[in-house]
Amino acid sequence: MTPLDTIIRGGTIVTASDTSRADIGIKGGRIVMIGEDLGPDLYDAPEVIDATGLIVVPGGIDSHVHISQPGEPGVVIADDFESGTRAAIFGGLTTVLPFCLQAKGQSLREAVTWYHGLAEGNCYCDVSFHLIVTDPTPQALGQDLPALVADGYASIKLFMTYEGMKLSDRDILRTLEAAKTSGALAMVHAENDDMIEFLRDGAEARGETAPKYHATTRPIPAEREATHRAIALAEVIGTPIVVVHVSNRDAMEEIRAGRARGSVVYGETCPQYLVLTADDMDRTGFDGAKYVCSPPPRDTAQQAACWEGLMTGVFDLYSSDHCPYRFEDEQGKKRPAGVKSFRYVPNGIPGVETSLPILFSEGVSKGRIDLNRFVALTSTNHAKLYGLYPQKGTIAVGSDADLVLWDPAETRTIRQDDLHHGADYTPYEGFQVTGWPVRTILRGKTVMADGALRADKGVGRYQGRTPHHRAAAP
Ligand code: DUC
Ligand code: ZN
Ligand code: ZN
Repeated sequence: MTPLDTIIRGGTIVTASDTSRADIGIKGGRIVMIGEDLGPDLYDAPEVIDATGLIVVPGGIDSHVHISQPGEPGVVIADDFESGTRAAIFGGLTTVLPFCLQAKGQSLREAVTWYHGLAEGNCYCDVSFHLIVTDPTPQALGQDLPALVADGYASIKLFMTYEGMKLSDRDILRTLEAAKTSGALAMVHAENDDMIEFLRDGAEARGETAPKYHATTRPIPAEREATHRAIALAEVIGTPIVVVHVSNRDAMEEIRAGRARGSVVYGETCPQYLVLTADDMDRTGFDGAKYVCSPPPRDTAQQAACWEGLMTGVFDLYSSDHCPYRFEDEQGKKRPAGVKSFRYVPNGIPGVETSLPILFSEGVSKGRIDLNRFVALTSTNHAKLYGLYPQKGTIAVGSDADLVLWDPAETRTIRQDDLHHGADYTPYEGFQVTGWPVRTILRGKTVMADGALRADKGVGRYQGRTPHHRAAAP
């Protein structure tokens, strides 16, 4: 009798490439067997999980979440590592990649050390950090970045908008060059800041200060132009980039065109571009602020375009861009300055817990994508692109036993009261989904089952990653 710690019996195993009816044997937190029938006369284990009628997928990886990220003065993000990762495991995720923000004047290494201090001992799922570069000093690019990439911090994010965060084209080029040399993969927030500032000034001069003007002052051309420019800058350096949170067809066309010229450009979209629209920012009273995020959700035609991008491969990644602020809170959406003008409403919405159920329901259950594509978009491609594969992102002998059991028939209505994040609302209140994650297993240990927390905080570990030039990109 081969001793195993856990056997998952009777489920349908789905990876990015295959679907099979098989059992999974787990030992020491890793998958050690996959077989047709790891039955009791051959194998035994203290824990046997019955997955009959359920789908078993690799644990979800959300490579775009904001946790404990410092904001503008007087603004506090709603999730710390405890609440953010707790919400993640209830949403079918086993790894999240939040952003470690370099403050101006701060070294990248100091930023990383501080961020580790926040995460240490507080996580319910595994975590790994991207670095947000806001101060690309010679020290940051020449010494810190290569050393940090070698230590497993294998990705950076650059901003083309936001005072205090945006980089000039020249600085983007310098940073992309350093990324290329060190093997870091660069993510880009692509919106033309001057266009936005110009439009905002005009809107405010006309007294247009309600949340809905957030959408009209960040129009599609601002995203299209910056996407084009980001790809051109990366082309000059000859390094890959990820265009994150893409909201519309024009930006998708820029990605397609860049690829056609031979550039390596990856694309990411998010649930808000699939099921929300700019009209949500026009809800009564100040409720529109609940939907303020950047780029803003567009219209139903752009939703359809983003679905097309998920189906056809323009998008390699589906992430939540979870960036929660409380609504009834003067340090959140109701920041006094924000109530006066949309310009000051904190940008970002919660979504880490609802992201996968929305894609499963709207994508798989409604027949837009198959289960294998669901797995690629929510797990495997993140692991490959950001250097966690094959430890994570697949179901294979030797991989971490990060597994999620989905009930494809379970129907739920999303309600704030049922969620586990630190925000006091969900933008998806009342949204109906079919398909729900009923058990989340992290390195062999059940951390969530049937809606109940089954682990203590601290079970999640930090995961270093392989630099991009050595990773198996999708
Ligand atoms: N960009 C993000 O990636 N997240 C939240 C806000 C933003 O502008
Ligand atoms: Zn962004
Ligand atoms: Zn983000």
